[in-house]
Amino acid sequence: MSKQTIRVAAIHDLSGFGRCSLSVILPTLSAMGIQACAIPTAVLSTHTGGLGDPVLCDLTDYIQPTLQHYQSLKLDFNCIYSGFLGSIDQIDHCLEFFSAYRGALKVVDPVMGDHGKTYRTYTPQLVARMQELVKVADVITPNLTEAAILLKEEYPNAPMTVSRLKSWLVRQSELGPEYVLITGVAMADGHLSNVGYDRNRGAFWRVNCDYVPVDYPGTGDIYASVVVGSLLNGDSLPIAMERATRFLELAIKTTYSYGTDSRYGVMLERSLPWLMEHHYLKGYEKL
Ligand code: PXL
Repeated sequence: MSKQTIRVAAIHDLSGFGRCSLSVILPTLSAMGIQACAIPTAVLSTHTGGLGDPVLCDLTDYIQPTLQHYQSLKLDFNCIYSGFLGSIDQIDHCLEFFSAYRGALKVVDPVMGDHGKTYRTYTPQLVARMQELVKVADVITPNLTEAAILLKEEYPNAPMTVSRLKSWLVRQSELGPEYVLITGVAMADGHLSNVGYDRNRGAFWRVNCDYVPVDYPGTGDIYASVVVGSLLNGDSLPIAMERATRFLELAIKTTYSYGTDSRYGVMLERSLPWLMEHHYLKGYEKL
């Protein structure tokens, strides 16, 4: 592949309204200079977070022939990046993508739930299969709910101590991934932090975030996408975590200032230019 092009296969759903999944992943990666090739697993009229019953068109049967087509074209990818998946077959097709592109960075955002609850589309079988996908990943980006699901732990209702969090990060990395990033952790010292672990270096990192009292859909997708773009552009893990955190802070605070309906997601369009600018980042800390 030409050095000028960094190419990602993004295997996620496309929710037309509500600013999540491919609707935010593609513009985020493009703004970072990364070519994102969408492999939609389903098309939905909206996300599933409180906007009624979305119209859903399942595209499970689209994934495998698409892989074959790309292989016949000898297309190469620097990264395979999966997210919200709707069926066991979709997870199997992601595994096929991962094994077809062994040299690619394998990123799994194990989208399964939030705020201590599993999304209603996630059956126990699907959760079990997601564990298999996580095993082959190089990088995973669960939120605290998803981290608890992956470790078969209760969702922590109390703030996390550093030692407990480190043990969660290490245990997830023992499942397979070299980099484990957990978002949205309420820490015992009062901070809300995004944390990460680099198994090869044995290094733990945290980036503290400003707290805003509203939740927006799609923020996990944006976080993982900025991390993907950042790592592919050569950033270190703590800098990638900080870039993603600072960008989300900007998008969330911009949106909060307008008081828009939280179900409509963050005002990505107003924030994207930040990703195209150069920033010196030095606000990460060792955990
Ligand atoms: O942002 C995660 C996500 C992706 N896709 C769909 C969703 C959600 C979260 O609610 O509903 C369809």
